[in-house]
Amino acid sequence: MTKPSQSTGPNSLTAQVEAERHVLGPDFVWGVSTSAYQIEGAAAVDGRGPSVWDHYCRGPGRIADGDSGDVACDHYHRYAEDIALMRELNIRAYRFSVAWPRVLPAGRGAVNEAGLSFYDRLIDGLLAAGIEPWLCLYHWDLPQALQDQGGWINREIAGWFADYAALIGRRFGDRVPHIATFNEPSVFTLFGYGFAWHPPGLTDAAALHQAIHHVNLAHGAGVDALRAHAPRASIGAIHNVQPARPLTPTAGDEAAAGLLDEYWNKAFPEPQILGHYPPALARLIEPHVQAGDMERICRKVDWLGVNHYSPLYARAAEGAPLGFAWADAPDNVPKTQMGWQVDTNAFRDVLIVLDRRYRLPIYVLENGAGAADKLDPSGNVVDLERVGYLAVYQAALHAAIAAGADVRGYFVWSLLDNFEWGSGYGNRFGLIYVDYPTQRRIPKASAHWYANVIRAIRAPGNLEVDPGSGPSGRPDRET
Ligand code: IFM
Repeated sequence: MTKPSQSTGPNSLTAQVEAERHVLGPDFVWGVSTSAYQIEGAAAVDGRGPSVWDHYCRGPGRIADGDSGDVACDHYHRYAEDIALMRELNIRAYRFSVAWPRVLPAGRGAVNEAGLSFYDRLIDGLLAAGIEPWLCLYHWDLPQALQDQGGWINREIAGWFADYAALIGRRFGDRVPHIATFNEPSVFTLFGYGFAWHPPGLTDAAALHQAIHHVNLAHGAGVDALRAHAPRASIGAIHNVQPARPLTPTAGDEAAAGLLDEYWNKAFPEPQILGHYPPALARLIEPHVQAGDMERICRKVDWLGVNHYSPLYARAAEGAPLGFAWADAPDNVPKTQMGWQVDTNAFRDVLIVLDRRYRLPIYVLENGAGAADKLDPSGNVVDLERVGYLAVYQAALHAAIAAGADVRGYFVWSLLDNFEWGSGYGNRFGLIYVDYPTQRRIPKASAHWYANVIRAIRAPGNLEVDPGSGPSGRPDRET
């Protein structure tokens, strides 16, 4: 395979690298992120229990093309190949999630040793390859058995989650330096309970408010469990923070955007880090709050994980369960192929604002662009749009750091094309193309570009890119 070199030449890198070196310290973490349900596959292998996503995907019309994560990227069996690819691409850190139902098939009680062993192999393989593992406990795949007992609207789930966190902390805490409790809690609560786009598929405001509060209690209990059972690990949570904008400058749309901002950007970091809910949510969640809850939720964390893609838009919608509706970005703004607005100033400003508000070291744990990538006739994927997106968003990252934001790492979403929830396999976010029928992995132009950015920034004076060799200077893999 001849590696595309249009976007990766030494000259295009030189200016960027020179500008970047002075703002990024030598310890800056360059990584990629994935999640269990989106890549592992092996849904019924080695004792894994069913998750809410296994069930939800079976419902007619819920997922594009009737897809599911049953096979996904078959990472469960191909993890060693994926680690080798990361190594070739100079990736320094890999954020993955543990599938709760793989290690506790019924959510609590009996432990599935085969499931734990998979993560042993993954973690040990990463460490052997010089790649730092970052583990997230929850990326949306709740065990169905717990859903059957009420899931996130059952207050007892905080204890169930703490027991799961303790198990993971005991088993992996000696080898995994960074552990997150939740990824994007606002997405799975709002989409699952407010808009019926994710399991359990409800549009029920009261259930949503209960779920938000119980996720926050689970976070606090999880932090305590990790402190007790993984004392060497650095602990955080991962929030998606994206400006919520009114579709039009009317009072109704302004109010809608204000509400979306609270649900999306504030419902979790504010209570977890500052100990209170934002004003509108405080009134709605109040019936579910018991004495001592805010102290249970607000446990000290070591860092703030931030995911960011684009601004969001809201409009007033009288009679809608939450009183507002989502809106597409206006026509006259730049967008990715998926229709998500490209606005790098929003990214820079989010980082600066979060730094000042929460005073925690920040790691950007997701940023990337979705597209309907295709193999070209020569067997390459020349995803120049993604390269452009990553380049301008990384420039915004540098601008935020130069303005004083304490940002210590940046992870691309995602390592591999994968199961993109409701849109199935159509939207590809990977640096590496996955040919699903054969499971062949093909690094895209963006993967080579990212490998060179990392190499150049970490190894001054080493900007040469040999278009005939693989990202680490070794010959390309046979594909
Ligand atoms: O694929 C998702 C991921 O699971 C959570 N953050 C956003 C990504 C792209 O939509």
